[in-house]
Amino acid sequence: MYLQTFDKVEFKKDVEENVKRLYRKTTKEATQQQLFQAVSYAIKDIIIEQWLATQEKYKKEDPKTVYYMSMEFLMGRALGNNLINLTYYENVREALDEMGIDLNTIENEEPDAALGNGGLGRLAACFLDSLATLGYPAYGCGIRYTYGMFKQKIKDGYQVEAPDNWLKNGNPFEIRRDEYAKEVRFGGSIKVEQDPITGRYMYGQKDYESVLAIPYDIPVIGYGNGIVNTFRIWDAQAITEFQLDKFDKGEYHKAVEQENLAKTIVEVLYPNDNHMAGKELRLKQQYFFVSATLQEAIAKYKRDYDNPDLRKFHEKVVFQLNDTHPTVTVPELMRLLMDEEGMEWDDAWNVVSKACAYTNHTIMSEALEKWPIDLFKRLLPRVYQIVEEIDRRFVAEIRAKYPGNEEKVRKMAILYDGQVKMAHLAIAAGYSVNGVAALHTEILKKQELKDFYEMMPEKFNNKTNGITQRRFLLHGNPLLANWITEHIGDGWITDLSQMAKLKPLADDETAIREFMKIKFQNKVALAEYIRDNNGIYVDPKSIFDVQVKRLHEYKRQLLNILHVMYLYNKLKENPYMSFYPRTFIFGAKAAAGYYNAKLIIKLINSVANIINNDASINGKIKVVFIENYRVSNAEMIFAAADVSEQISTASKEASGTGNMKFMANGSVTIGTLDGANVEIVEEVRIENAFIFGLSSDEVINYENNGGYNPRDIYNSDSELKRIVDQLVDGTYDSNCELFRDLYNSLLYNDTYFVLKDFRSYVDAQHQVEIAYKNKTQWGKMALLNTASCGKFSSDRTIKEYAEEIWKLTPIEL
Ligand code: NBG
Repeated sequence: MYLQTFDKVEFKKDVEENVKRLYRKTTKEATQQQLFQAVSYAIKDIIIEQWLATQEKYKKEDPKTVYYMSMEFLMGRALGNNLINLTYYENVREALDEMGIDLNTIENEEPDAALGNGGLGRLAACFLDSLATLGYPAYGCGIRYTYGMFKQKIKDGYQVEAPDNWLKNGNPFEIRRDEYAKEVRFGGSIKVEQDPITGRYMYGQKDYESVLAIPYDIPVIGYGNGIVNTFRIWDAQAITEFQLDKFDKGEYHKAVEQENLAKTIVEVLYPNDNHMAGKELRLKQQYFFVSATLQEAIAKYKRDYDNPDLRKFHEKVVFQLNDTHPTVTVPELMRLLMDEEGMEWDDAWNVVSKACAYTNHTIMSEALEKWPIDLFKRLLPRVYQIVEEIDRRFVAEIRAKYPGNEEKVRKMAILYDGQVKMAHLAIAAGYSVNGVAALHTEILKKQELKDFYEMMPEKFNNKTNGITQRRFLLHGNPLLANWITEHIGDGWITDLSQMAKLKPLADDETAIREFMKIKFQNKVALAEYIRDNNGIYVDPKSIFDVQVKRLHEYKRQLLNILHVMYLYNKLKENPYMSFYPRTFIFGAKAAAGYYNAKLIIKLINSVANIINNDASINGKIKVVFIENYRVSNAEMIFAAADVSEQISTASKEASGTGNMKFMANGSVTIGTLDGANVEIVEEVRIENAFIFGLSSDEVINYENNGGYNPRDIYNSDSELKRIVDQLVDGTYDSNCELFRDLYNSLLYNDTYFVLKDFRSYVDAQHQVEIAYKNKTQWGKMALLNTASCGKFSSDRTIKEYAEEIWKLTPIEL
């Protein structure tokens, strides 16, 4: 068993030394930001010892390692989480108190590491936490974007994006590793030479541009087990020697180009969620971090063994492709093994096809990555040539399996219609294809990837997503975390299935009262945040009805706000109707170029503006749009929510993970039977959730066969007609045309079945109100949600990946 004690005296001394050394100040003189830095460096000193010990142990035991390849890691803040996982949070708070430093205040000085968009990136971050906590050897591999997810400001109701210069004060936890820098090449053309001795053809690249990839390592701390894994993100730099050379030859322009390439490659995260940015720079980013990661993985393998045999590489490493974004892993690993390491095709293919596994995160067609062949070929000539060969062989397999069936080739080939289809490449080459919730995996098998499933069923499997309870409960909701521990002990922190032990308390009125009192305190805290940030007063006794997630039409924030408009009309008509006060809380970033999504944000704010300022409804409805929704404020929002809005069009949300964070924090779901909602309802039972709307089968049926006309619904439901009309009659904005496009989309192109599901949503919301009025009943439902969340830990998910896909053995320190 691993044990290390916290040395308070040493720690305090270290903080003081750091302030002195870094800023020539005393702790009294230092700013809060400087204190944050000094404390973080002191914590890093503690981490370093464990980091070294872990890597030492890995070296000795020589276990298989997973490389989690991802363009996105939505890490949030590190300091608080690191303290939690070191199990030093309370010790440090106390030590700092004695020094007159407030831990919360300095935690708030840390910018979120927002190297991701939404669920996909946050999942990657939760996975790293679980991997370390379970003692699995792992690297998180990605890009050190200079600017992460943009900061959202709301001006006049509109979203305005501001750059997120998260590194401006430096990142105290990272370590730059120049010794592992790698060159990555783009463009040019293929060079072929014959080896004079072996006669073998050697392929290379000439007239290329290149950059130097430099890794930064960030520690990922396991909970209370002394394990520290590495999150490795790559920065780009111009290749100086090369540059000098160019200067000598007077090629000033070329040299500056290299500088610019390096700068632009890692400059910014593409802010698209569930949408492909078909930009050349994006493909460059992908290849950049993939190539650097693979080169270093091979170099490490060669360093680790006396007689390294790369034909056995896959016995020691596995690359998990987080969506198709890192799929160039497949041809790039082929290239490195053949061109750089001299392997033959079959041997290389044997390694690659046993070392790559792919996770699909969406069925949204606009998110599927397809690159124009010309672009791909121009940027990665040799890699493209390898893709051609992979495709040639794969198409031959298809034809062998389905003789004469060219339709199959059309549907499954990697290269088709002038495009490189990244999902097809990942599936053809990888040994595992998984979806992220049971329903999602079924839809993949029966619809989206049907042909692939029929051809190679053995590759397909499901891994339902999860979340880390360390961040989203232990850190985000300390009141509830303590209460849980008082009742069932602290085993839940690393084994969330133990939450089931809370179930008997659902019949204990005292426990329910305590539980709801904590919820209330968290609501008070959120109300203060809203007061400070939005200048809106909300009543913590009202129902906190929350939808926080990326803004996307399929997630249907529009359905939510239409319901708010509906309730407002009802209240205006009948001010004395029975009505339980409600606060509708939204938080969402829209991709900068996503017009409808941005218009929905404006609509929410316009509705908020009218309703919040209408004295005639006595504050019974409040609408709040929380600016700049991100991991750090999410933690407090989940803790304070009564109602969790999970209302995507059935079949569209692959899993959802916010739904799980709400559940763990004792919010009750109103939702469709989509993604992981299905499994949430299985766990908590349907009577403890509010389910409405079309099923995924019904949606898919309409999509395939037609038969839905939104105007029929509009014409037959006068209350609904009224709110739709209010989008364009000046009720919410004096410019009647402002929301015309939303109006039109609902009536003429209701792709996401908003009008279709409206009535059943209204009914479900009415049930929410009735349920909430019965305090004990509601408390019981809320508590049962927390008690039933055990399945949704990312620890469970990671254990399944490790045992069923990666075949990893956990290490103990
Ligand atoms: C998202 C899905 C979510 C899912 C996360 C994590 C993409 C492409 N997909 O439903 O929309 O929870 O991935 O798996 O961002």
